[in-house]
Amino acid sequence: MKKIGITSGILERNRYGVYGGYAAAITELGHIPYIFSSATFESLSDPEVLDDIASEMVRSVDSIILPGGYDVQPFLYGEPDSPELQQVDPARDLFEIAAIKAARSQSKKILAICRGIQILNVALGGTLYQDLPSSGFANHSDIENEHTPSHKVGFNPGSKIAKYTNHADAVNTLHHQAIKDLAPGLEVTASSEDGIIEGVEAEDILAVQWHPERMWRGDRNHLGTFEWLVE
Ligand SMILES: [Mn+2]
Repeated sequence: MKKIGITSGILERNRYGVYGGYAAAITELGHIPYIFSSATFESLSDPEVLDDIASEMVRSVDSIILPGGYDVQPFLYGEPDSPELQQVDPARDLFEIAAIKAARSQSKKILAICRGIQILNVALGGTLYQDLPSSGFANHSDIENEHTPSHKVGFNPGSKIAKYTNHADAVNTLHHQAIKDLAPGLEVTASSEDGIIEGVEAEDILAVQWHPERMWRGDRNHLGTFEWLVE
């Protein structure tokens, strides 16, 4: 059985957690989920200590999931906050960037979902749209239909995401941000019809803007991203 680390974030009143569908997908496939806490890292004054902690956490597992969550702080990609920026989680930003660095240097797989694809892109040098509707795009936040498809995506032929989802090209959409400038080293492999980057990949990286953890119970094709992670 493989060990899979799942990062988590602040919920409310100093509670930390993560949506249950990620860990459930890992146990469904016969592997072991470990929830990684970022609870104390906001108060860490020494970035080297954070790097050491993240590095040891990543070393203790076979691969990691960067799940959905709050907005990434715009200063991390060199932009001022827009009025449409929603809640941020500074401790989690710091921890996940350190965890991404550690996973890359240890050649461990990263599955990044929703906020995950966004923090991954920022950690590797890319930027984000802080809010899609006010940036001229359609609304991609359909929380009423979190378990069922809301829009289509087009896959690059031969991509990991096309293969591992069995070309299941109708996805849910619970995001108001998305990748703007792609980070070096990432390839776009899925896009929506209105031009939003919905999937990127690289060696040991698979990242999607939708939420397979909320769809796989209704459509087993959406377990495929998790199957890639535990292979
Ligand atoms: Mn979308």
